[in-house]
Amino acid sequence: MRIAEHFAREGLSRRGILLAGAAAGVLTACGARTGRAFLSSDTHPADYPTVTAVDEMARLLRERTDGRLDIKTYAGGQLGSERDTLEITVFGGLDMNRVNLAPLNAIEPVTTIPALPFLFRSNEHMRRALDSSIGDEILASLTKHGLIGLCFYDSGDRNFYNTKRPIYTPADMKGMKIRVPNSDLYVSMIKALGADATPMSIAEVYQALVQGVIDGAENNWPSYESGRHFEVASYYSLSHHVIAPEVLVMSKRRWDKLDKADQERVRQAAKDSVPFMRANWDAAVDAARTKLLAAGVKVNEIADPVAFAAAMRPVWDKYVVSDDQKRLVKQIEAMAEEG
Ligand code: GTR
Repeated sequence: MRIAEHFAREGLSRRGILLAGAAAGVLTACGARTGRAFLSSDTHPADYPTVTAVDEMARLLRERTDGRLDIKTYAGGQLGSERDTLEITVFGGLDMNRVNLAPLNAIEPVTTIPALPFLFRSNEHMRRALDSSIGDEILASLTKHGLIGLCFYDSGDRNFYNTKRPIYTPADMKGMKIRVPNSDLYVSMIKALGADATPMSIAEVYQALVQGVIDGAENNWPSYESGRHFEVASYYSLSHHVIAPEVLVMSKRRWDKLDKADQERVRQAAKDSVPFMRANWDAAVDAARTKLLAAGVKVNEIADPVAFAAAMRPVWDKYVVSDDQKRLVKQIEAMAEEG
């Protein structure tokens, strides 16, 4: 399905078009000032590793072009949710966007693969797979939807947190209302565990926890911390159920206006920001964990990861259907043991 059609079906395109207009206004103002700064969006705050990685990419671009190419990032979700800003990016109202793979799942089926529960054994396994031709193939799959996939960033492992009790077994989740990103794959994962899934954007999660609209959510340590979700939902249960990456995309409309040499500069600077991101990511996970343990968050390992993996396995059958998806899963699994 084309991305515009998908968003139209979701009833979002009118709002998206309005937002695109607003973003295009910012873009024009920005362009007038700097000549060529790319306007980029991120849902996370300015010091979050995805944002500082794009800052590093901007620094590399400036250095390599005497300031001719640059990026201006609007952090903290100022320009809207990932789903809305993705739509704007496709329309060309935004040049770049750093998002999770989740909002792309409904648009491009191969993006569901790295988000499958218990596919990657570790962060290293994920990095190895996405550094290979598998990663290039998933990035390239976005082109037909009006997006140029520039690179993947880390997002660590996602774990469950809630306001009620520690989760040791899938049975502990029965009936809990768990927030998920806007992705059918995530909805299916939560249902498979016997809980109720509530899709919403991450910006709404804190309030929803406070008001009891949801009992919990799932995310990595840095997001659990930066969204202040730990203040309300103090049980953090280490399920490690998803190790999906973040992705940095560029609007194809903007990309097509660059000459080949500048396209190559943009792609290279994005790739060169990845090691910087990874080092910062590891440090951010450690810092968030230390801070939250000191703040009194109650952390537990789940009793039996196999029980969670088994309960979520039917999700694979539902989402791994095409030959390409099956091949990618096989290739990724074959890389699990490589050192
Ligand atoms: C975070 C990710 C965000 C967003 C968020 C979510 O880990 O960095 O891009 O997808 O999760 O759960 O919505």
